[in-house]
Amino acid sequence: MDKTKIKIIGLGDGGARAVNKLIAAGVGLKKDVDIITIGKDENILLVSVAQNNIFLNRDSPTIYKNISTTLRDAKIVIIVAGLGGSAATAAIPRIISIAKNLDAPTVAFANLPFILENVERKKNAEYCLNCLREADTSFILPVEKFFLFRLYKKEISIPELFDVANEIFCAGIKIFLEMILEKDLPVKIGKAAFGYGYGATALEAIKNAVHFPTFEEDEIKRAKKIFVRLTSGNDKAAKNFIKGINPAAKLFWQVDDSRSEKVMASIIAMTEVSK
Ligand SMILES: Nc1nc2c(ncn2[C@@H]2O[C@H](COP(=O)(O)OP(=O)(O)OP(=O)(O)O)[C@@H](O)[C@H]2O)c(=O)[nH]1
Ligand SMILES: [Mg+2]
Repeated sequence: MDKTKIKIIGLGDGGARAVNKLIAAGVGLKKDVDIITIGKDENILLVSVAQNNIFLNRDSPTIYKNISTTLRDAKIVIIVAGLGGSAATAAIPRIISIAKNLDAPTVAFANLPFILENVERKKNAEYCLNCLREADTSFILPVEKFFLFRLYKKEISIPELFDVANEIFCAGIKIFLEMILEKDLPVKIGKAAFGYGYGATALEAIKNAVHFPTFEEDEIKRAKKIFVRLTSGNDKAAKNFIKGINPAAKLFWQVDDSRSEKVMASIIAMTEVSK
């Protein structure tokens, strides 16, 4: 892929916490990746470690202008957000329309509100989901999914739960970036899901990735296309395993030979083409 200016935008404090993890992982250091947050200044400034923060509590035309100035050289726009929040509700339709004018595909990593959150947040989320039908690619997860990562812990607090969400989004965004930049994953893949796993062999890593809790039970079985990346070990057994679970899916394999001790398997499954 050509030199690409990728804008990753964290919306609200949730989105900001998620992109903070990307920054900590060194993702923003790449010349072609900018990380931005959007939210109310009294909140976002307490949370965000990004250098570029857009404040929503200013008059609305200025916000539109600020977002469009920030995105002007974007080739791909990645939105990261909890969909129940005020930042997501205000910014998602604007970002999508600006990106469309630039001909830049939009990709969303987002979570739906927790079952116990209030009606307003659920309404916001519904509105945002509707706006995201215009996005080119979306990875959308209910917050409850993240409980599965802490199944064996006796207790889990809500911030801890969201911290898991942010961790998983950070990993998913990194996988997506690697696959589109270094390999040939198309940016526009509609509704999609991702997962990853590690193992001593490629087969073991793949098995763990397939059972990663972000996947719905039948998501890999239903997928039209499945993109798999292994960090090492082009294992025939691993290929046959995936073929076995979904003979109908078109499979794309990428094997790096990092020769690290553990094999990491990353999977992106196209579950439904949105357009
Ligand atoms: N991924 C993620 N989602 C979060 C986090 N904290 C809260 N959420 C979810 O995201 C939604 C929006 O919350 P915030 O990100 O705080 O929203 P905001 O835009 O800052 O604005 P407010 O609506 O004023 O809180 C909530 O309804 C939660 O479901 C987080 O740390 N990470
Ligand atoms: Mg908030």
